[in-house]
Amino acid sequence: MNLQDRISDLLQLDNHCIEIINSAANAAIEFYGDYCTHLHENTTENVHGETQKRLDLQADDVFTKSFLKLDCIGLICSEEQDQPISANGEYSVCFDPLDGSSVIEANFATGSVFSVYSTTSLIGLTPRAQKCSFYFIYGPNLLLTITDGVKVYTGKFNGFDFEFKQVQKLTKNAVLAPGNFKLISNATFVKKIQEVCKHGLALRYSGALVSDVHMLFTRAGGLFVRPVENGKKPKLRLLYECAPLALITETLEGSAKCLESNILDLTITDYHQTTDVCLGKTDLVKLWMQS
Ligand code: FDP
Ligand code: ZN
Repeated sequence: MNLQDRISDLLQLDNHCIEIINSAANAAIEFYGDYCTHLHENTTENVHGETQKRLDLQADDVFTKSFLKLDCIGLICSEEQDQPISANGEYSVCFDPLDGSSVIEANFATGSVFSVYSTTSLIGLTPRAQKCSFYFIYGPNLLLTITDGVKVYTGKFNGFDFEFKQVQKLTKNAVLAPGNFKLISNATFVKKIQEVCKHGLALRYSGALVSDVHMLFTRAGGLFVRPVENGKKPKLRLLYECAPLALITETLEGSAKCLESNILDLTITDYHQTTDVCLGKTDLVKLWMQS
């Protein structure tokens, strides 16, 4: 059975969403195949002032080209592009082509994160309007995790197919992944970490958001936080990183919050909008936000 048929058996998604996931999967297989052979030297800078590595641009190019071939695509928003690319279809795809590129040299797992909307007017909407979200992880295996907002499936690529299994709800106090650890000088941050660790969580942080959050999903629970320093701009991107991962988290009966609201209830005001984030098992998120 091909990937499109399998996804339509497992999840309640319309044909356009399935077409978009299938197209991204073919691009990810191509990208993963080339991954090790590309040089990683620095090239240019993106709109967030971050250095774009050769692999960031390669991933952006492979996915963008694959989406441009689809009639349903009307807007392609990438973390690596200053402006979205418009096309003639009705669907938008927002993505982080290569999340965690700063840990490539250490040979840690990186990934690509995607979010799909059935409109091209994203500004003024909330990410709750996502039709589906999914991500790939490039590690010892190529993984694809998908949600339709009802269930979550994750699958390893065996060279021919993705072997999917359903992801379990977030019920365990497994791991804590604290981003922006330099805030350790901040007493509130330290207190929060101590409070959460009293509940038996082990520290696991690689520095690649998608892999760190996937760790919570594979271990059925825990907490990922990426707080913001006073007076500084938050780092993580709403459309390309936090919104797609928040949809998966909420589908697993977890919570994804920022200081203002649920991540999925934030109003989209800018394609490159950023936010603080605290996501994972609901009671742990509550504890973090309150302590
Ligand atoms: P990177 O800069 O390597 O792209 O996407 C931003 C990100 O990585 C996330 O993957 C990661 O969680 C975070 O930045 C790491 O930065 P902090 O340790 O400062 O949170
Ligand atoms: Zn990223």
